[in-house]
Amino acid sequence: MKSLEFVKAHGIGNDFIILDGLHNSFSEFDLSSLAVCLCERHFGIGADGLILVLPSECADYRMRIINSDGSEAEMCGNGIRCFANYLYTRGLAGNFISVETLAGIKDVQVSKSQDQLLFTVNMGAPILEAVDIPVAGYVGKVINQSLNVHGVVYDITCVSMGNPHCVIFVQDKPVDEIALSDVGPKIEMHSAFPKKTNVEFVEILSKHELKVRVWERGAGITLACGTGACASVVAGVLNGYVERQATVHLPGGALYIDWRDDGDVYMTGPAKEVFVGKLNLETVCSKG
Ligand code: ZDP
Repeated sequence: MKSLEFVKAHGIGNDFIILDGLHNSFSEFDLSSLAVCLCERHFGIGADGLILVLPSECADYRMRIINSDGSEAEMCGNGIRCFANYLYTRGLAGNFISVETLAGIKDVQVSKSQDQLLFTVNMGAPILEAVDIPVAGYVGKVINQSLNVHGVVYDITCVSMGNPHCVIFVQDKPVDEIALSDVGPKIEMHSAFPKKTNVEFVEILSKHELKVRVWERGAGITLACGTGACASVVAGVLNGYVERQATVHLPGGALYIDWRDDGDVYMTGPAKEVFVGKLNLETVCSKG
């Protein structure tokens, strides 16, 4: 394969390269190194992750998400909205789309508000037992427990949305003053997280509003994280800080999260396609 069409999309600034695996086979590629190469912001296209659109035996379609460091994630909130937008705008799906992921089948509903497409995703029930997230060294739920990070102790609440999240509520200063690129990787790689973790620093604005900054596993600082927004609201409810319906403000935009009585978390937000391009596979990522 000499050239390859791709789509560049984002969910409130969390950006992805989308590749069509319905009409192309990627068996000749090592997806991990392809993701590293294409997500590189200078020698490649530049993105937080690579998404493959694939057929599925058990749902309408299957989504794979590879982080910019080449690691594969179980689920992604902003990515699945971009995935649904890709299918819906090409007439490949209707208003209800079921998507197979490594974290199970997720249902997406497409709606319109003020001429903008909105995507409501049933993100499933949050996973709270330490052994299932996984978090090592803790028993049961990890709610407002201490974690020593290179001599600094943080109060953490851990939640999995199919992928692991470590949520820290900031009480004494604005969340913008957190040295995220310093503490983020230290927590991501901490021995308490055998599968590493995404890290959210959260400022409570009101019972229905949170301000969140995220250090993503396998991607670093991003403008937004959908699973992270869900994990932040769940952690906020478990600590009695917020109600089950809340708006999460991230650097790239806002998401509406609803932890419903059926136990599942529903995330609503936009998705945008920015451009379609053609990759020259012979030259992309070659240095010099
Ligand atoms: O769990 C992980 O490794 C995440 N970095 C995956 C990507 C998550 C995403 N940012 C989201 O919105 O949930 C796409």
